[in-house]
Amino acid sequence: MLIKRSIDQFDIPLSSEITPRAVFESRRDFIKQIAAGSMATTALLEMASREVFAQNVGLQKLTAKTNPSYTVPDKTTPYKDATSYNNFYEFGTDKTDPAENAKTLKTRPWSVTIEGEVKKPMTLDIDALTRLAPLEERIYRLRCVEGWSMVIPWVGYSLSELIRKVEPTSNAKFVEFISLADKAQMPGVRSSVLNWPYVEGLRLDEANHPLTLLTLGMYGQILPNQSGAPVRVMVPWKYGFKSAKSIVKIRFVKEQPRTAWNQAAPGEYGFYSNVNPEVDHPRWSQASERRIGEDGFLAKKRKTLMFNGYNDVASLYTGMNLQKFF
Ligand SMILES: Nc1nc2c(c(=O)[nH]1)N[C@H]1C(S)=C(S)[C@@H](COP(=O)(O)O)O[C@H]1N2
Ligand SMILES: [Mo]
Repeated sequence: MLIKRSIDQFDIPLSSEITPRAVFESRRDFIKQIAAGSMATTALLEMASREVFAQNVGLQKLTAKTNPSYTVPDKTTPYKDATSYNNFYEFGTDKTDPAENAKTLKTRPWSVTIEGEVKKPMTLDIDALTRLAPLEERIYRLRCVEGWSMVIPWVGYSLSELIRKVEPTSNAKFVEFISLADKAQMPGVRSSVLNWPYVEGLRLDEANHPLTLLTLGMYGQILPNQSGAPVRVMVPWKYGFKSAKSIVKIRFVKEQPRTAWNQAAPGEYGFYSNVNPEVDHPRWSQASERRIGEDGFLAKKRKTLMFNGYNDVASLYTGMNLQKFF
């Protein structure tokens, strides 16, 4: 296993290492002109900022049709904000750590194993997974349990498409999502802030809800590493930590999974973790939130919406006490 990984890492060019032609050419011209001393300072600065921009948006394109049924009226968070303020503890606990440290994550080759209570267990490589169903662009709100939020144009398809293909048995009641935990690629995994691997889970009917998105990209491109490349889930009516990043395994099980944050602090992070302005976290209110890139620290916070505004999901919880099943 270890031998195979080292071959994968060094012999196969990673998509993130392949410089798009236009960027390569502008870089070559840039260097030529500097060498010739023929460039004015303003032009130099302009080229340099374009170079930075190219690095931000130079990932492989992922074309998808916008699904107008899945959008929000809110302004989309700028790409730069959405990719420089992240939670991804495998790369450190500071908000800026993932953008700085996730460069070491090797997202190709990558495969996801689907196992457990299914009639057709399978292992799919990332390309097969990407082609499994038509890709859609959906603009979702993401509300972190810490009190901030973003609005992101994700690319993916309903997880139900994949669930249908593997044919869950009648024993399957929950779905577990398991993230990669590799000390060699993920410096945060050497610390014991959480029990690795990061595990999240949903009830099968939640996983089958059309809103639950198997996510392969954002802003028209493959996911940047810090956002959970090459595949994550997005469950927009739940707090952000329910949406596991860099998934390597999806397991169908009988019992409610023991999830990473619930294990770490069961009194603070429930299995359900539906966004709910009426159920406070034991240490802070959940009634309002700060929109990253838009509402500064001093700005008045915006109201948090029940189920993050996704009222369709209410029927999943009829008759349940949401104070108890927080
Ligand atoms: N594997 C893994 N998945 C994770 C996390 C993590 O630390 N590890 N953080 C979660 C939290 S707390 C949030 S708010 C979202 C953040 O997603 P974003 O960085 O794309 O905004 O990812 C979630 N998924
Ligand atoms: Mo979060």
